[in-house]
Amino acid sequence: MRPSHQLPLLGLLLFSLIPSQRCQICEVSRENCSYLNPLVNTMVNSNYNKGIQSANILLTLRLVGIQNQSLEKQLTQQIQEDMKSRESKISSGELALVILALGACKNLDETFIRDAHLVSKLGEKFKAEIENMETHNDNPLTNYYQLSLALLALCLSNGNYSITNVIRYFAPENKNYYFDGQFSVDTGAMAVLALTCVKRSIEKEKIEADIKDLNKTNVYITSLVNKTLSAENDGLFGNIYSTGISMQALYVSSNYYELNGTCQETLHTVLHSISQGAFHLPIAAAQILPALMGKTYLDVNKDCSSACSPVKFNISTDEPVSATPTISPSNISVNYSVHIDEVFNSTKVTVRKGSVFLDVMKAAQKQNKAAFRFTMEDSPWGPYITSVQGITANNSDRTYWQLLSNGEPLSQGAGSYVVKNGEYLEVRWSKY
Ligand code: CBY
Repeated sequence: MRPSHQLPLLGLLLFSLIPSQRCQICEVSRENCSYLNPLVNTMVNSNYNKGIQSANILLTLRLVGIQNQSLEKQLTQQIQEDMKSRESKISSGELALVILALGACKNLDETFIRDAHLVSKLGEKFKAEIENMETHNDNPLTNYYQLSLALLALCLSNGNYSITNVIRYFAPENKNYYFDGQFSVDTGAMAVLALTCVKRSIEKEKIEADIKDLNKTNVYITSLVNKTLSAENDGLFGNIYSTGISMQALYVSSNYYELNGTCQETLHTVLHSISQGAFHLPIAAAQILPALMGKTYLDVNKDCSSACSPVKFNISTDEPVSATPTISPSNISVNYSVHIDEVFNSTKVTVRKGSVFLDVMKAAQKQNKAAFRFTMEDSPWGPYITSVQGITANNSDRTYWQLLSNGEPLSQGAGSYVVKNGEYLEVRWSKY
Protein backbone atom coordinates (compact mmCIF):
# COMPACT_ATOMS: atom_id res chain seq x y z
CA MET A 1 0.00 0.00 0.00
CA ARG A 2 1.36 3.43 -0.90
CA PRO A 3 1.88 5.91 1.99
CA SER A 4 -0.75 8.30 0.64
CA HIS A 5 -3.34 5.53 1.06
CA GLN A 6 -2.17 4.67 4.51
CA LEU A 7 -2.65 8.21 5.81
CA PRO A 8 -6.45 8.32 5.78
CA LEU A 9 -6.49 4.86 7.33
CA LEU A 10 -4.18 5.99 10.07
CA GLY A 11 -6.41 9.02 10.60
CA LEU A 12 -9.44 6.76 10.86
CA LEU A 13 -7.68 4.57 13.38
CA LEU A 14 -6.69 7.56 15.50
CA PHE A 15 -10.21 8.97 15.26
CA SER A 16 -11.69 5.71 16.40
CA LEU A 17 -9.46 5.82 19.46
CA ILE A 18 -10.60 9.30 20.49
CA PRO A 19 -13.97 8.38 22.01
CA SER A 20 -12.43 5.84 24.36
CA GLN A 21 -9.80 8.37 25.43
CA ARG A 22 -12.43 11.01 25.95
CA CYS A 23 -14.39 8.81 28.31
CA GLN A 24 -11.50 8.28 30.72
CA ILE A 25 -12.88 8.21 34.19
CA CYS A 26 -11.29 8.11 37.59
CA GLU A 27 -13.04 5.25 39.35
CA VAL A 28 -11.83 3.11 42.22
CA SER A 29 -10.14 -0.02 40.91
CA ARG A 30 -11.64 -3.45 41.61
CA GLU A 31 -9.13 -4.37 44.28
CA ASN A 32 -9.95 -1.17 46.18
CA CYS A 33 -13.73 -1.70 46.19
CA SER A 34 -13.71 -2.54 49.88
CA TYR A 35 -12.64 1.04 50.69
CA LEU A 36 -16.16 1.99 49.66
CA ASN A 37 -17.81 -0.27 52.25
CA PRO A 38 -18.28 2.50 54.85
CA LEU A 39 -20.16 4.60 52.28
CA VAL A 40 -22.49 1.75 51.37
CA ASN A 41 -23.11 0.92 55.03
CA THR A 42 -23.82 4.53 55.93
CA MET A 43 -26.47 4.69 53.23
CA VAL A 44 -28.01 1.32 54.00
CA ASN A 45 -28.19 1.87 57.76
CA SER A 46 -29.46 5.44 57.82
CA ASN A 47 -32.92 6.18 59.18
CA TYR A 48 -34.80 7.05 56.08
CA ASN A 49 -37.28 9.38 57.62
CA LYS A 50 -37.05 12.09 55.01
CA GLY A 51 -38.14 11.59 51.45
CA ILE A 52 -35.44 13.66 49.84
CA GLN A 53 -32.64 11.93 51.60
CA SER A 54 -34.24 8.64 50.54
CA ALA A 55 -34.36 9.86 46.94
CA ASN A 56 -30.67 10.71 46.94
CA ILE A 57 -29.82 7.31 48.42
CA LEU A 58 -32.11 5.32 46.12
CA LEU A 59 -30.67 7.12 43.09
CA THR A 60 -27.12 6.22 44.11
CA LEU A 61 -27.86 2.59 45.05
CA ARG A 62 -29.55 2.00 41.68
CA LEU A 63 -26.97 3.88 39.64
CA VAL A 64 -24.05 1.91 41.02
CA GLY A 65 -25.90 -1.39 40.76
CA ILE A 66 -26.25 -2.29 44.43
CA GLN A 67 -29.30 -4.49 44.36
CA ASN A 68 -31.30 -4.88 47.50
CA GLN A 69 -34.98 -5.31 46.76
CA SER A 70 -36.36 -4.86 50.25
CA LEU A 71 -34.35 -1.69 50.78
CA GLU A 72 -35.43 -0.30 47.41
CA LYS A 73 -39.04 -1.01 48.28
CA GLN A 74 -38.73 0.72 51.63
CA LEU A 75 -37.06 3.77 50.08
CA THR A 76 -39.63 3.97 47.28
CA GLN A 77 -42.47 3.88 49.79
CA GLN A 78 -40.93 6.64 51.87
CA ILE A 79 -40.49 8.81 48.80
CA GLN A 80 -44.07 8.25 47.66
CA GLU A 81 -45.48 8.99 51.13
CA ASP A 82 -43.38 12.14 51.39
CA MET A 83 -44.61 13.22 47.95
CA LYS A 84 -48.22 12.87 49.05
CA SER A 85 -47.83 14.64 52.38
CA ARG A 86 -45.71 17.58 51.15
CA GLU A 87 -46.69 17.81 47.51
CA SER A 88 -47.20 21.58 47.30
CA LYS A 89 -44.20 22.33 49.50
CA ILE A 90 -41.70 20.19 47.63
CA SER A 91 -39.00 22.25 45.86
CA SER A 92 -37.82 21.97 42.27
CA GLY A 93 -34.57 20.18 43.14
CA GLU A 94 -36.33 17.79 45.50
CA LEU A 95 -38.86 16.80 42.87
CA ALA A 96 -36.05 16.41 40.33
CA LEU A 97 -34.24 14.00 42.66
CA VAL A 98 -37.46 12.02 43.18
CA ILE A 99 -37.91 11.65 39.41
CA LEU A 100 -34.27 10.67 38.88
CA ALA A 101 -34.40 8.11 41.71
CA LEU A 102 -37.73 6.52 40.82
CA GLY A 103 -36.91 6.44 37.11
CA ALA A 104 -33.32 5.23 37.48
CA CYS A 105 -32.01 2.17 35.69
CA LYS A 106 -35.19 0.87 34.05
CA ASN A 107 -37.42 -0.24 36.89
CA LEU A 108 -41.12 -0.48 37.60
CA ASP A 109 -41.47 2.75 39.60
CA GLU A 110 -41.72 4.55 36.27
CA THR A 111 -45.47 4.02 36.39
CA PHE A 112 -45.66 6.14 39.56
CA ILE A 113 -43.83 8.97 37.78
CA ARG A 114 -46.32 8.76 34.92
CA ASP A 115 -49.49 8.34 36.99
CA ALA A 116 -48.61 11.17 39.35
CA HIS A 117 -47.61 13.42 36.39
CA LEU A 118 -44.32 14.18 38.11
CA VAL A 119 -42.50 15.38 35.00
CA SER A 120 -45.09 17.99 34.08
CA LYS A 121 -45.21 19.10 37.71
CA LEU A 122 -41.44 19.55 37.58
CA GLY A 123 -41.92 21.68 34.46
CA GLU A 124 -44.21 23.94 36.52
CA LYS A 125 -41.70 24.18 39.39
CA PHE A 126 -38.95 25.06 36.92
CA LYS A 127 -41.16 27.82 35.48
CA ALA A 128 -41.86 29.15 38.98
CA GLU A 129 -38.10 29.40 39.66
CA ILE A 130 -37.61 31.47 36.51
CA GLU A 131 -40.65 33.66 37.29
CA ASN A 132 -39.26 34.38 40.74
CA MET A 133 -36.01 35.49 39.11
CA GLU A 134 -37.93 37.90 36.95
CA THR A 135 -39.68 39.51 39.90
CA HIS A 136 -36.99 39.22 42.58
CA ASN A 137 -33.83 40.72 41.21
CA ASP A 138 -32.67 37.51 39.40
CA ASN A 139 -33.01 35.37 42.55
CA PRO A 140 -34.67 31.98 42.03
CA LEU A 141 -37.03 30.49 44.63
CA THR A 142 -34.32 28.06 45.73
CA ASN A 143 -30.87 28.18 44.12
CA TYR A 144 -28.99 27.26 40.94
CA TYR A 145 -28.00 23.83 42.23
CA GLN A 146 -31.70 22.96 42.32
CA LEU A 147 -32.46 24.79 39.06
CA SER A 148 -29.74 22.69 37.41
CA LEU A 149 -31.07 19.48 38.99
CA ALA A 150 -34.51 20.39 37.63
CA LEU A 151 -33.18 21.02 34.10
CA LEU A 152 -31.23 17.76 34.29
CA ALA A 153 -34.29 15.72 35.29
CA LEU A 154 -36.49 17.45 32.68
CA CYS A 155 -33.89 16.75 30.01
CA LEU A 156 -33.37 13.10 30.98
CA SER A 157 -37.09 12.38 31.17
CA ASN A 158 -37.97 14.24 27.96
CA GLY A 159 -39.97 16.88 29.82
CA ASN A 160 -41.19 20.13 28.43
CA TYR A 161 -38.72 23.03 28.41
CA SER A 162 -37.58 25.49 25.78
CA ILE A 163 -33.81 25.67 25.62
CA THR A 164 -34.02 28.88 23.59
CA ASN A 165 -35.84 30.48 26.53
CA VAL A 166 -33.78 29.04 29.38
CA ILE A 167 -30.19 28.88 28.12
CA ARG A 168 -29.51 32.55 28.96
CA TYR A 169 -30.07 31.90 32.66
CA PHE A 170 -27.13 29.46 32.66
CA ALA A 171 -24.45 31.90 31.50
CA PRO A 172 -21.39 31.35 33.75
CA GLU A 173 -21.27 35.00 34.80
CA ASN A 174 -24.74 34.72 36.37
CA LYS A 175 -24.47 35.74 40.02
CA ASN A 176 -26.33 32.62 41.15
CA TYR A 177 -23.23 30.48 40.52
CA TYR A 178 -21.42 32.46 43.21
CA PHE A 179 -21.77 32.60 46.99
CA ASP A 180 -20.05 35.53 48.66
CA GLY A 181 -18.28 36.18 45.37
CA GLN A 182 -16.84 32.63 45.28
CA PHE A 183 -17.71 30.16 42.54
CA SER A 184 -19.91 27.41 44.03
CA VAL A 185 -18.27 24.30 42.64
CA ASP A 186 -21.24 22.03 43.49
CA THR A 187 -23.56 24.39 41.62
CA GLY A 188 -21.33 24.76 38.57
CA ALA A 189 -20.78 21.00 38.32
CA MET A 190 -24.51 20.27 38.51
CA ALA A 191 -25.07 22.85 35.75
CA VAL A 192 -22.43 21.11 33.59
CA LEU A 193 -24.35 17.82 33.93
CA ALA A 194 -27.64 19.51 33.00
CA LEU A 195 -26.17 21.43 30.06
CA THR A 196 -24.36 18.32 28.78
CA CYS A 197 -27.66 16.46 28.75
CA VAL A 198 -29.23 19.37 26.85
CA LYS A 199 -26.33 19.48 24.39
CA ARG A 200 -26.72 15.76 23.66
CA SER A 201 -30.47 16.19 23.16
CA ILE A 202 -29.89 19.01 20.67
CA GLU A 203 -27.32 16.94 18.80
CA LYS A 204 -29.69 13.98 18.63
CA GLU A 205 -32.44 16.38 17.54
CA LYS A 206 -34.58 15.31 20.47
CA ILE A 207 -35.39 18.91 21.28
CA GLU A 208 -35.94 21.97 19.16
CA ALA A 209 -33.07 24.41 19.16
CA ASP A 210 -31.14 26.56 16.77
CA ILE A 211 -27.41 26.61 16.18
CA LYS A 212 -27.01 29.63 18.49
CA ASP A 213 -28.43 27.63 21.40
CA LEU A 214 -26.00 24.79 20.77
CA ASN A 215 -23.06 27.19 20.57
CA LYS A 216 -24.05 28.88 23.81
CA THR A 217 -24.48 25.51 25.51
CA ASN A 218 -20.97 24.48 24.46
CA VAL A 219 -19.40 27.77 25.52
CA TYR A 220 -21.09 27.68 28.93
CA ILE A 221 -20.07 24.06 29.56
CA THR A 222 -16.43 24.80 28.71
CA SER A 223 -16.33 27.85 30.94
CA LEU A 224 -17.98 26.09 33.90
CA VAL A 225 -15.61 23.12 33.55
CA ASN A 226 -12.65 25.50 33.56
CA LYS A 227 -13.94 27.15 36.71
CA THR A 228 -14.27 23.73 38.34
CA LEU A 229 -10.72 22.82 37.35
CA SER A 230 -9.43 26.14 38.72
CA ALA A 231 -11.00 25.27 42.06
CA GLU A 232 -8.74 22.19 42.33
CA ASN A 233 -6.59 21.88 45.42
CA ASP A 234 -4.78 18.70 46.61
CA GLY A 235 -6.89 16.70 44.16
CA LEU A 236 -10.18 18.05 45.52
CA PHE A 237 -12.48 20.26 43.48
CA GLY A 238 -13.85 22.95 45.79
CA ASN A 239 -13.90 20.89 48.96
CA ILE A 240 -14.36 17.23 49.83
CA TYR A 241 -18.18 17.53 49.56
CA SER A 242 -18.20 19.06 46.06
CA THR A 243 -15.62 16.67 44.63
CA GLY A 244 -18.04 13.84 43.73
CA ILE A 245 -20.32 15.98 41.61
CA SER A 246 -17.30 17.74 40.08
CA MET A 247 -15.80 14.40 39.04
CA GLN A 248 -19.12 13.57 37.36
CA ALA A 249 -19.04 16.89 35.50
CA LEU A 250 -15.48 16.25 34.35
CA TYR A 251 -16.31 12.69 33.20
CA VAL A 252 -19.09 13.86 30.89
CA SER A 253 -17.45 16.94 29.50
CA SER A 254 -14.20 15.80 27.89
CA ASN A 255 -10.78 14.37 28.48
CA TYR A 256 -9.85 17.31 30.71
CA TYR A 257 -9.81 15.14 33.76
CA GLU A 258 -7.17 12.81 32.41
CA LEU A 259 -5.08 15.68 31.14
CA ASN A 260 -5.34 17.40 34.46
CA GLY A 261 -3.60 14.39 35.97
CA THR A 262 -5.15 14.71 39.38
CA CYS A 263 -7.00 11.38 39.36
CA GLN A 264 -4.65 9.49 41.68
CA GLU A 265 -4.40 12.40 44.07
CA THR A 266 -8.17 12.81 44.09
CA LEU A 267 -8.77 9.12 44.82
CA HIS A 268 -6.09 9.10 47.48
CA THR A 269 -7.57 12.08 49.34
CA VAL A 270 -11.15 10.88 49.02
CA LEU A 271 -10.41 7.30 50.15
CA HIS A 272 -8.45 8.65 53.09
CA SER A 273 -11.34 10.97 54.02
CA ILE A 274 -13.74 8.01 53.89
CA SER A 275 -11.64 6.21 56.49
CA GLN A 276 -11.66 9.37 58.62
CA GLY A 277 -15.46 9.41 58.64
CA ALA A 278 -15.87 12.55 56.51
CA PHE A 279 -18.87 10.94 54.80
CA HIS A 280 -20.77 9.92 57.91
CA LEU A 281 -23.91 11.71 56.70
CA PRO A 282 -25.91 9.46 54.35
CA ILE A 283 -26.34 12.33 51.88
CA ALA A 284 -22.59 12.91 51.76
CA ALA A 285 -22.01 9.21 51.07
CA ALA A 286 -24.72 9.19 48.39
CA GLN A 287 -23.23 12.21 46.62
CA ILE A 288 -19.67 10.88 46.36
CA LEU A 289 -20.27 7.19 45.58
CA PRO A 290 -21.42 7.37 41.92
CA ALA A 291 -18.24 9.15 40.78
CA LEU A 292 -16.03 6.71 42.69
CA MET A 293 -17.75 3.89 40.84
CA GLY A 294 -17.38 5.58 37.48
CA LYS A 295 -21.00 6.70 37.18
CA THR A 296 -22.70 9.99 36.45
CA TYR A 297 -26.31 11.12 36.75
CA LEU A 298 -26.42 11.06 32.93
CA ASP A 299 -26.28 7.24 33.15
CA VAL A 300 -29.71 6.90 34.81
CA ASN A 301 -31.46 5.76 31.65
CA LYS A 302 -29.06 2.87 31.11
CA ASP A 303 -28.92 -0.59 32.60
CA CYS A 304 -26.85 0.02 35.66
CA SER A 305 -23.98 -1.99 37.06
CA SER A 306 -20.39 -1.19 37.87
CA ALA A 307 -17.00 -2.79 38.40
CA CYS A 308 -17.45 -2.91 42.17
CA SER A 309 -21.08 -3.94 42.36
CA PRO A 310 -20.83 -7.63 41.38
CA VAL A 311 -18.29 -7.98 44.15
CA LYS A 312 -20.84 -8.17 46.90
CA PHE A 313 -20.33 -5.33 49.27
CA ASN A 314 -19.82 -6.30 52.81
CA ILE A 315 -23.14 -4.82 53.91
CA SER A 316 -23.38 -4.95 57.65
CA THR A 317 -26.22 -3.93 59.90
CA ASP A 318 -23.74 -2.66 62.47
CA GLU A 319 -23.56 1.06 62.98
CA PRO A 320 -21.35 2.56 60.27
CA VAL A 321 -18.13 4.37 61.24
CA SER A 322 -19.16 7.59 62.81
CA ALA A 323 -17.21 10.83 62.69
CA THR A 324 -18.99 12.22 65.71
CA PRO A 325 -16.47 11.56 68.45
CA THR A 326 -17.78 10.17 71.66
CA ILE A 327 -18.45 12.99 74.07
CA SER A 328 -15.75 12.76 76.69
CA PRO A 329 -16.12 13.81 80.33
CA SER A 330 -13.51 16.57 80.01
CA ASN A 331 -14.53 20.12 79.15
CA ILE A 332 -13.18 22.62 76.63
CA SER A 333 -13.96 26.29 76.28
CA VAL A 334 -14.55 28.23 73.10
CA ASN A 335 -15.41 31.81 72.17
CA TYR A 336 -18.72 32.38 70.45
CA SER A 337 -20.00 35.54 68.72
CA VAL A 338 -23.09 36.64 66.92
CA HIS A 339 -21.99 39.19 64.34
CA ILE A 340 -24.45 41.59 62.68
CA ASP A 341 -22.92 44.38 60.61
CA GLU A 342 -20.43 46.06 62.94
CA VAL A 343 -21.97 44.71 66.14
CA PHE A 344 -20.57 41.65 67.94
CA ASN A 345 -22.23 39.87 70.88
CA SER A 346 -19.54 37.62 72.29
CA THR A 347 -19.24 35.12 75.08
CA LYS A 348 -17.08 32.29 76.36
CA VAL A 349 -18.79 28.90 76.49
CA THR A 350 -17.74 25.68 78.19
CA VAL A 351 -18.81 22.45 76.49
CA ARG A 352 -17.85 18.78 76.60
CA LYS A 353 -14.90 17.74 74.44
CA GLY A 354 -16.31 16.36 71.17
CA SER A 355 -19.23 18.83 71.03
CA VAL A 356 -20.42 20.26 67.74
CA PHE A 357 -21.08 23.90 66.75
CA LEU A 358 -24.77 23.47 67.55
CA ASP A 359 -23.97 22.48 71.16
CA VAL A 360 -22.05 25.75 71.55
CA MET A 361 -25.02 27.72 70.17
CA LYS A 362 -27.36 25.95 72.60
CA ALA A 363 -25.08 26.62 75.57
CA ALA A 364 -24.80 30.31 74.62
CA GLN A 365 -28.57 30.54 74.23
CA LYS A 366 -28.96 29.15 77.75
CA GLN A 367 -26.58 31.82 79.09
CA ASN A 368 -28.26 34.76 77.38
CA LYS A 369 -31.46 34.24 75.46
CA ALA A 370 -31.76 37.82 74.13
CA ALA A 371 -28.33 37.79 72.50
CA PHE A 372 -28.02 34.17 71.41
CA ARG A 373 -31.50 32.80 70.70
CA PHE A 374 -31.75 31.00 67.36
CA THR A 375 -34.00 28.75 65.27
CA MET A 376 -33.13 25.94 62.88
CA GLU A 377 -34.65 23.65 60.28
CA ASP A 378 -33.86 20.08 59.39
CA SER A 379 -32.09 19.54 56.07
CA PRO A 380 -30.52 16.44 54.51
CA TRP A 381 -27.18 17.86 55.67
CA GLY A 382 -28.37 18.26 59.28
CA PRO A 383 -29.67 21.35 61.08
CA TYR A 384 -29.67 24.57 59.05
CA ILE A 385 -29.65 27.77 61.14
CA THR A 386 -32.57 29.88 59.94
CA SER A 387 -32.59 32.77 62.42
CA VAL A 388 -30.50 34.31 65.19
CA GLN A 389 -31.83 37.08 67.47
CA GLY A 390 -35.06 36.82 65.48
CA ILE A 391 -33.37 37.83 62.20
CA THR A 392 -34.34 35.28 59.54
CA ALA A 393 -32.47 34.13 56.41
CA ASN A 394 -34.29 34.71 53.12
CA ASN A 395 -33.53 33.28 49.66
CA SER A 396 -35.15 36.15 47.81
CA ASP A 397 -32.77 38.60 49.53
CA ARG A 398 -29.82 36.14 49.39
CA THR A 399 -29.34 36.49 53.15
CA TYR A 400 -28.13 33.71 55.49
CA TRP A 401 -26.31 33.00 58.73
CA GLN A 402 -22.76 32.04 57.86
CA LEU A 403 -20.78 29.79 60.22
CA LEU A 404 -17.13 30.62 60.78
CA SER A 405 -14.17 29.45 62.85
CA ASN A 406 -11.27 31.81 63.48
CA GLY A 407 -12.67 34.03 60.72
CA GLU A 408 -12.84 31.24 58.09
CA PRO A 409 -16.17 29.88 56.75
CA LEU A 410 -16.81 26.26 57.71
CA SER A 411 -17.33 23.51 55.17
CA GLN A 412 -19.63 21.59 57.51
CA GLY A 413 -22.95 22.47 59.10
CA ALA A 414 -23.74 23.24 62.75
CA GLY A 415 -24.66 19.64 63.54
CA SER A 416 -21.41 18.15 62.16
CA TYR A 417 -18.57 20.55 62.88
CA VAL A 418 -16.68 19.39 65.98
CA VAL A 419 -15.31 22.35 67.93
CA LYS A 420 -11.83 22.66 69.41
CA ASN A 421 -10.56 24.19 72.64
CA GLY A 422 -9.84 27.94 72.37
CA GLU A 423 -11.47 28.31 68.97
CA TYR A 424 -13.26 31.55 67.93
CA LEU A 425 -16.65 30.56 66.58
CA GLU A 426 -18.95 33.00 64.89
CA VAL A 427 -22.35 33.19 63.21
CA ARG A 428 -22.35 36.13 60.81
CA TRP A 429 -25.36 37.79 59.19
CA SER A 430 -24.30 37.61 55.53
CA LYS A 431 -25.39 38.07 51.95
CA TYR A 432 -24.42 35.44 49.41
N1 CBY B 1 -29.58 20.98 47.62
C1 CBY B 1 -29.48 22.33 47.84
O1 CBY B 1 -30.35 23.11 47.51
C2 CBY B 1 -28.19 22.84 48.46
C3 CBY B 1 -27.21 23.27 47.37
C4 CBY B 1 -25.85 23.73 47.90
C5 CBY B 1 -25.02 24.31 46.74
C6 CBY B 1 -25.14 22.53 48.62
C7 CBY B 1 -24.23 23.26 49.66
C8 CBY B 1 -24.37 21.63 47.67
C9 CBY B 1 -24.73 20.15 47.77
N2 CBY B 1 -23.87 19.33 47.29
O2 CBY B 1 -25.77 19.78 48.22
C10 CBY B 1 -25.86 24.78 49.03
N3 CBY B 1 -25.04 24.40 50.00
C11 CBY B 1 -26.57 25.99 49.05
C12 CBY B 1 -27.42 26.41 47.88
C13 CBY B 1 -26.50 26.89 50.15
C14 CBY B 1 -27.36 28.16 50.25
C15 CBY B 1 -28.77 27.75 50.76
C16 CBY B 1 -29.84 28.79 50.52
C17 CBY B 1 -30.47 28.64 49.16
N4 CBY B 1 -30.41 29.67 48.35
O3 CBY B 1 -30.99 27.61 48.83
C18 CBY B 1 -26.53 28.99 51.26
C19 CBY B 1 -27.31 29.91 52.18
C20 CBY B 1 -25.49 29.84 50.51
C21 CBY B 1 -25.79 27.86 52.01
N5 CBY B 1 -25.72 26.74 51.25
C22 CBY B 1 -25.31 28.00 53.30
C23 CBY B 1 -24.50 27.08 53.91
C24 CBY B 1 -24.03 27.31 55.33
C25 CBY B 1 -25.17 26.93 56.30
C26 CBY B 1 -25.11 27.71 57.58
C27 CBY B 1 -26.41 27.65 58.36
N6 CBY B 1 -27.10 28.79 58.42
O4 CBY B 1 -26.78 26.64 58.91
C28 CBY B 1 -22.76 26.39 55.38
C29 CBY B 1 -22.61 25.68 56.73
C30 CBY B 1 -21.53 27.26 55.03
C31 CBY B 1 -21.09 28.23 56.13
N7 CBY B 1 -19.82 28.22 56.46
O5 CBY B 1 -21.86 28.98 56.66
C32 CBY B 1 -23.03 25.43 54.17
N8 CBY B 1 -24.02 25.95 53.38
C33 CBY B 1 -22.32 24.28 53.86
C34 CBY B 1 -21.10 23.86 54.68
C35 CBY B 1 -22.68 23.42 52.77
C36 CBY B 1 -21.98 22.09 52.48
C37 CBY B 1 -22.37 21.00 53.49
C38 CBY B 1 -21.23 20.05 53.80
C39 CBY B 1 -21.46 19.26 55.07
N9 CBY B 1 -20.72 18.20 55.23
O6 CBY B 1 -22.25 19.56 55.88
C40 CBY B 1 -22.41 21.84 50.98
C41 CBY B 1 -22.43 20.38 50.57
C42 CBY B 1 -23.83 22.53 50.94
C43 CBY B 1 -24.95 21.63 51.44
N10 CBY B 1 -23.63 23.64 51.92
CO1 CBY B 1 -24.64 25.21 51.69
C44 CBY B 1 -21.42 22.63 50.10
C45 CBY B 1 -19.99 22.16 50.18
O7 CBY B 1 -19.30 22.46 51.14
N11 CBY B 1 -19.50 21.45 49.19
C46 CBY B 1 -30.65 20.35 46.93
C47 CBY B 1 -31.79 19.83 47.80
C48 CBY B 1 -32.79 19.07 46.97
O8 CBY B 1 -31.30 19.04 48.83
